[in-house]
Amino acid sequence: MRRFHRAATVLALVTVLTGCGAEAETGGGELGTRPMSADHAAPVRVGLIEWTIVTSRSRVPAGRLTLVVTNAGTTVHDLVVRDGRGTWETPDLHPGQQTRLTVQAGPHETLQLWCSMPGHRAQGMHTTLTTS
Ligand SMILES: [Cu+2]
Repeated sequence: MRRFHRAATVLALVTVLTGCGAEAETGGGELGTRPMSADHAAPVRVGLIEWTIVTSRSRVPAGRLTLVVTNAGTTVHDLVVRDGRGTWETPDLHPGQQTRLTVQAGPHETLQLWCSMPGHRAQGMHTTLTTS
């Protein structure tokens, strides 16, 4: 039972993170060979689920950054992002809801991402993004 639940969770996250499949398929080249300008424009997908936060990338360019945040879980979650320049927060997201969050990231920073619902961060809903 536990194994089945885990498989379903992973599948949900894969769906969230590949929601815009055309992005990855254009050009047919490998991810590492795409031009930098394409990476700058691409939003980072963030999946919220009990009890983790998954991002489509772990390294991002400095500057204005758009996060596409999806609650892929079964309860209310939100996302808080903090770096040296400020703190940004989404509204509460019900299961299945998606929103965009635009943040300003300085170079060579580690952005802290977490869910601010009581107890969720402690249960594992936190991650980081590193800027180049
Ligand atoms: Cu949460």
